[in-house]
Amino acid sequence: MKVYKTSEIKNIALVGGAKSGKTTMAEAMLMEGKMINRRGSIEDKNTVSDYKPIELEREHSVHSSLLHTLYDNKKINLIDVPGFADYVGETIAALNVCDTALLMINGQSGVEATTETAWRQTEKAGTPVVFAVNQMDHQGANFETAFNSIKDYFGDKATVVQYPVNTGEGFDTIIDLVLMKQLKFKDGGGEPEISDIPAAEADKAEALHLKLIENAAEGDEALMEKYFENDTLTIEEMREGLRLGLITRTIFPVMVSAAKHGIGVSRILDFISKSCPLPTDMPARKTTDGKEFGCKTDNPAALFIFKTSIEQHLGEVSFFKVYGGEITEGMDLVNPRTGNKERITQLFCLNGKNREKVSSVFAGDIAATIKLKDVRTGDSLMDPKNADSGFESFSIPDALFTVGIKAVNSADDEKLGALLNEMHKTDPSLEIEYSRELKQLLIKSQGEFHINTVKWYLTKANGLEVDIFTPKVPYRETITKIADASYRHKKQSGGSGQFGEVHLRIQPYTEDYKKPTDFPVRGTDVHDLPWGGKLIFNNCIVGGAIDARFMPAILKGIMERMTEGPLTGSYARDIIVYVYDGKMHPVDSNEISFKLAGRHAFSTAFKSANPKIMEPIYDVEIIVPEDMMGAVMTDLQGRRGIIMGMGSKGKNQIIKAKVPGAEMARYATSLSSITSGRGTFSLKFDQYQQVPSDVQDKLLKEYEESQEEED
Ligand SMILES: Nc1nc2c(ncn2[C@@H]2O[C@H](COP(=O)(O)OP(=O)(O)OP(=O)(O)O)[C@@H](O)[C@H]2O)c(=O)[nH]1
Ligand SMILES: [Mg+2]
Repeated sequence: MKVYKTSEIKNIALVGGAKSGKTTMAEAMLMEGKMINRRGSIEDKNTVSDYKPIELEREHSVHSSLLHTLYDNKKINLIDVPGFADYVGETIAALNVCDTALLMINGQSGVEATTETAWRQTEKAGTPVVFAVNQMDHQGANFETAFNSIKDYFGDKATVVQYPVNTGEGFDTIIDLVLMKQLKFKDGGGEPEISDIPAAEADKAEALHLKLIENAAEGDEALMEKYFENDTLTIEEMREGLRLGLITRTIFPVMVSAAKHGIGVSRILDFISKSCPLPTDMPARKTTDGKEFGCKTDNPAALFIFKTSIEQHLGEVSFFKVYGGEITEGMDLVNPRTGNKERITQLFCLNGKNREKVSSVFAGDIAATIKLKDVRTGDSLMDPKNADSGFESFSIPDALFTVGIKAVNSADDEKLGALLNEMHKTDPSLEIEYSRELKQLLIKSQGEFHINTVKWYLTKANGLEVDIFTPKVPYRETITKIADASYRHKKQSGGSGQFGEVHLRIQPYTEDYKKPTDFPVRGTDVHDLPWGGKLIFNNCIVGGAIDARFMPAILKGIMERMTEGPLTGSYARDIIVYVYDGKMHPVDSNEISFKLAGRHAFSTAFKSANPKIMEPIYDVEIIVPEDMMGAVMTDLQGRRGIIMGMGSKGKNQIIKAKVPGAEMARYATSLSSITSGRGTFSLKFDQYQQVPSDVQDKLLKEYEESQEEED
């Protein structure tokens, strides 16, 4: 395949509302560029982009795919991402390497929840946005309503570049406000027939043309001056204004299409080719040591891996964008994360699963390679002479939905672990963690839909039966008053016996706690516990009642009980222990005896110190449309949530609340159903708090029952 230079490359992320027509648009663009000679469709399960079995079965995208087409002697790379909110990780990765987002809108519904999600990610990534109002051939499509919803949500920098003349069935005609011409397309696409704007459209077209010129001029002072001088801009000047405005996100052009029929598609490609930024137009990329690295062929070889996928017949494929130099087959690069050398053995340009070999890839271009030794998404490969640091990666969205998983047949545990790790590799927004505390394997994800995809791969693609369940809550235990206890461990069996006696006091830890006065504190060890909170261990022994050498054993016994609290087996925290008396036996005392004595004395004291169960509390921030506030607040109260504040953000309301983790397990699903998918939320661990007494009673009972079952 031909090698394209930096100045011949455009990188477009197809993002936006779920089912707005991104994959169909990609197919139509491939048709226009003659990359395919037959148009596939979602319904016929034969698009180039949605080729994975799960996508064919479900008739929607699940993974992003890399495609490319040709227009006007330019290679236009396309990353078609899935629109469902749970796959937002794919949108984030695509926006990280693309220089423009084509944000698709369903012309029947206007801005949807998933459109907002995609928009927010373009804001975070600073990516230029072109809107395409698609599906204009639908009876229910309405350009004005869709455009107004764009302006409502995303501001009046959204600017009409084209509008449809005959929306609905048979839609084929567009007014182009750059050319100031009418364009009529054939069903199937291709270049349009160009004619003058009919009289009936003249006033509307003129008014919108003026608005477009004004907005296009705003991006640049020189253009503004020209506009004031001449009262208009030439087509070339307008295109330059659009390009500059796109880069600075001061203009968001709005186009129209019916991708399924190829209508408008060649004009969108023309717009991409003439007005969308080149890779070199975009700000330099940051490296992990805080430097900036501009996308340039003159720079040392450098590439960034934004996606990893497992493909039939190929194995692991690494997708990358080149930021410096020209990457050629046989080149040796260095991965700054590992310090290892990696050889580029083969280079591919892709169209979904179809690949073409290419001998080299220039800065700005996106391609793929295989057989790298030890790389993962987010890694960089650099020229060996410039490999001190790689590129900063994109951030993975915080997990919103966690489940526990286990193989139905425990012989499959290892296979399950291996498959989940593979899935994490290809989708970093799925985190896999074995919780030693809960003794459960956890999957942290974006939502129930995401988990269903995991389940599909495990069961349907790999024949593995699994149980997916709500994971246990990591409770903590603590005490609320002072208590004393003693324990004598004594065993006489045959030869040498065991003897150890410990008297101790326990006290709740607070920052301003007061030491006891009835015995001296001779030594204090402060332990910051790995699960949060403190254990403060005090040696208060006088007169050699217990040898100093047995103190570590007593601490060990207490620590063991702290890791399996007496109430529910959860970790204990925030406790001060004073060992103030005891007894030894000249022959039988040993470490094990004191460990056991310490453990039992602690346990007894704990139970009489008014112990409490603590639960994790999360700071939750929820963004919802105003009319759904009431329903969301009522639901939060049912979850023992405490509202901390409210505010507004654009058209939406923000609710801040503190909610127990136990009540948040399925919140992603609940919020989505309360708000018809419009609500989004984030959550962050805040602190542990004592549970209300009714909850404590319930937990104690549950634990007792589970212990009886085990007995
Ligand atoms: N009538 C009509 N239908 C369209 C058009 N574009 C897409 N569709 C249909 O809309 C549905 C969704 O299209 P897709 O291309 O899968 O949309 P998508 O945005 O890729 O969807 P996700 O990847 O699941 O987010 C399919 O049934 C398409 O056939 C269009 O321009 N006109
Ligand atoms: Mg799709």
